Amino acid sequence: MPIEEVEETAEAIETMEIRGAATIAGAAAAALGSQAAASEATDPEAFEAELRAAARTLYQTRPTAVSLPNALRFVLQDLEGSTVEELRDTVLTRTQKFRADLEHAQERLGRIGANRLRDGDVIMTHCHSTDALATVEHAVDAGKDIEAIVKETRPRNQGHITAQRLRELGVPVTLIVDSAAHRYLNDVDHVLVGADSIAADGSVINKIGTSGLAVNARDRGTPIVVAAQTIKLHPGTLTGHTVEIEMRAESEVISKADREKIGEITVKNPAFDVTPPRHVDAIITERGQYPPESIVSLMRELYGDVDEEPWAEPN
Ligand code: RI2
Repeated sequence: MPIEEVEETAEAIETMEIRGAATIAGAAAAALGSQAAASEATDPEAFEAELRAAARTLYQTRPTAVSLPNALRFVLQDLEGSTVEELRDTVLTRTQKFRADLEHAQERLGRIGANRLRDGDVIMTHCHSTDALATVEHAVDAGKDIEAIVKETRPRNQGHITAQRLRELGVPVTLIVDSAAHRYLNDVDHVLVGADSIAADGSVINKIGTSGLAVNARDRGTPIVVAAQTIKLHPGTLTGHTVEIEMRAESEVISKADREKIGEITVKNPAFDVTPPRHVDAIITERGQYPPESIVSLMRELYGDVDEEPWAEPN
């Protein structure tokens, strides 16, 4: 049975109290570390089975952000050790390393992404991405004046979080409703977004509305830049799997009372969409900036031979 902390972390990820692909990955790794630390298993098989069960509980929460399975895989793949103590040490060391790497990667990505932003640039954002904000933070730290047009990002309005963080950095913010994006793209130098997953062909899976924004940006000739650490690369897409798009509750879109007033309708609430590589100018990772079509080389290098589901029960 997973410990309470694992159950609580899973619940917080599912309800989006913990959200954002990088943050989800860090929280999932930390929960696996706690499971290992608290385990009372007396033999290695029981210990590994406990860890796999905890990983499955975390994995089932949100299907689209690949950083979650990538984090679980980093901790669990080919566990080294023949005693419970050795296995526990391996898990704890990997958990700490994963979280430290995550922080360094975002810092490095931020420095690389900041090179694209010039003094006086205006960016447009969609949703809330800590990777995208890292690039703005580094540009501001380098003394550049940046302004932002922030899309509110229905239905959950994560644009409000972005607006708040940008204000904390001293960036002037104009908040707009999502449907006003095309109207303002002429005033924008870059559309800057994050990603939840990146597929082998360079498609970017990000918060619903990104693909429409990218089409509008192409129409206006505004470059669209994706800030995404390499934990967003989806190894399953190397072998032909597609990325599952999370469907969320209709209550995020419309209240019960409004729905009843309208009459019989269907409500759909996909959380993410797919932006094809032809609508993306660059993907910024901690390993450098890539044209979307060439991201597959980095994916092969980093994830070429991963075990797809080390948390599955062995046959
Ligand atoms: P970082 C978010 O999804 C957004 O789609 C955002 O672009 C992406 O995660 C990446 O966030 P959600 O968890 O990892 O709000 O860059 O559904 O912070």
